[in-house]
Amino acid sequence: MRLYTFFRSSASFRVRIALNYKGLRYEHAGVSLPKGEHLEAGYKSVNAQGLVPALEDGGRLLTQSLAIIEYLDEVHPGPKLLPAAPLDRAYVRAFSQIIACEIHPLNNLRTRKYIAKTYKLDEEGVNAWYRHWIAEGFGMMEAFLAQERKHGKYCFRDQVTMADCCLVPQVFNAILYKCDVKPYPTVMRIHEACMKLDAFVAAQPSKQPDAA
Ligand SMILES: N[C@@H](CCC(=O)N[C@@H](CS)C(=O)NCC(=O)O)C(=O)O
Repeated sequence: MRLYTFFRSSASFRVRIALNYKGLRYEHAGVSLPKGEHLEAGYKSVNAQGLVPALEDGGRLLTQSLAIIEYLDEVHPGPKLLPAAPLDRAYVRAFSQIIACEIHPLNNLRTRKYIAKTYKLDEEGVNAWYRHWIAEGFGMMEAFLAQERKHGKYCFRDQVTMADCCLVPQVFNAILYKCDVKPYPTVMRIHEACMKLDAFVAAQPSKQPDAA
């Protein structure tokens, strides 16, 4: 398998965790977002969406991190990242989508670039936008965990799932942007539990070959 990835991309980080946790080896193909490599013709001929991650498996290309993780879980061996029961699977998908749909698109590189240019925001203005959506989204995560009462050591009981693959990269981003994470004790406790596992540690940005 070959993973098109950028060390600081949280969507790529989700897939790196899943690959590591399932014990799947892959070749690293770095795509630099600051250099705009994701928008160049060479990469667009791989992934026409111009986004990372993308995963090549057996000559087929897969895109969109949650779809990639579910595919890996369905066709490859290793510990399961989605629970067996439909209601539990829906719970894990819902938590994952709080991050992938309610937070990440609002804080993505192209969104930040667009608001900076269109509304003439300086760096502090863009960071305030970023922190606003982190606070809203982390509030949703914390409330969801409290309401569902299905969490344990990890988001779903004591089983590592796709939800944890999403939670940890989003916490890394929140810390990078100096967001206040104190109001989210359950999220942070799960983050700390995950970061005791080799699969998460090896997937973090600073351990990637393309880390600056
Ligand atoms: N929903 C997509 C998001 C992919 C995505 O937006 N990746 C970011 C990096 S984390 C990216 O390529 N951004 C490029 C840009 O915004 O121009 C997924 O889950 O894979």
